[in-house]
Amino acid sequence: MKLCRFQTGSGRPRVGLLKDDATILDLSAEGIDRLTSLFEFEGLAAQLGALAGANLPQFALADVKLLAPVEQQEVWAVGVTYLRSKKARMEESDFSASAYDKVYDAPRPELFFKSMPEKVVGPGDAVGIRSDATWNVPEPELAFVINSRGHIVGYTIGNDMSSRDIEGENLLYLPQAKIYDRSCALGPFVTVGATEAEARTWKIEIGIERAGAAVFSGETSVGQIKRTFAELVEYLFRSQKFPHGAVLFTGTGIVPPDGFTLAAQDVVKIGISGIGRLENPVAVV
Ligand code: DO4
Ligand code: MG
Repeated sequence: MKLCRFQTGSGRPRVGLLKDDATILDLSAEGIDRLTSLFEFEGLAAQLGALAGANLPQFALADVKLLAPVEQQEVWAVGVTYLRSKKARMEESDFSASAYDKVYDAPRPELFFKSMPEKVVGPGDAVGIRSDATWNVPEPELAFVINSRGHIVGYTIGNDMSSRDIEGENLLYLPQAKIYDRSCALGPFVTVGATEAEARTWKIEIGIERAGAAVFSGETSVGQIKRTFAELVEYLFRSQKFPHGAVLFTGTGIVPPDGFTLAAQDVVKIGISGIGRLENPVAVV
């Protein structure tokens, strides 16, 4: 079962349920026009199964604009959950190497704030590279969609855009390397009803194109995430409430070679096998 937010023309955002690869069922017809309230339903997957059989208005995917699947959810991220991420960050900075080494093995994960919901970029919209950064990369990540009770209700695709020169200069600059206009992309679909064991079999792929030619590609597996899903959510919800739920990026396992940096007008394509594909052009902000 895959959910999305979508818009037709300049109309209000609606909630959709993917019927097949080309068709969306409009759940607004059932009075469901907010993902946030849907995510609070007990037994969401079963309820969506029932809705899939109802006689609902349909739209061709090709005729709608898909939106980021967030409304009021804060977006957070965990880092250094893949060995590849730890190694890349230790190489990027002598200054911070021991911090990355330690956090990979420490009981407490690295958790950082990533975005206000209204700043999240959706499918097809530009992701940003900072005008004052020289080494910019996308980070293709599985993202948990979590309800107010701390339950993972679904999974979506995230791009944790990052400025590696700023992060590498001094660990205290991490918020500047991670949080700026258009640095967070999510969507388009939220896959509901998959267990952690199923999600761990999913492949994450990225392709970056420049003037139509491939300039980088890479892949990893969700199964490479070092920590359990429950552990990551438990730390996020420690001593903190999320009345509208939250989205949590789970870290990157794909890091382009050190000589690579994104350029304006590149196109970043991220696929996660159980979810779909998130594509965004790149712009300087
Ligand atoms: O501390 C650096 C950020 C780590 C991160 O974003 C990742 O591993 O994905
Ligand atoms: Mg990341």
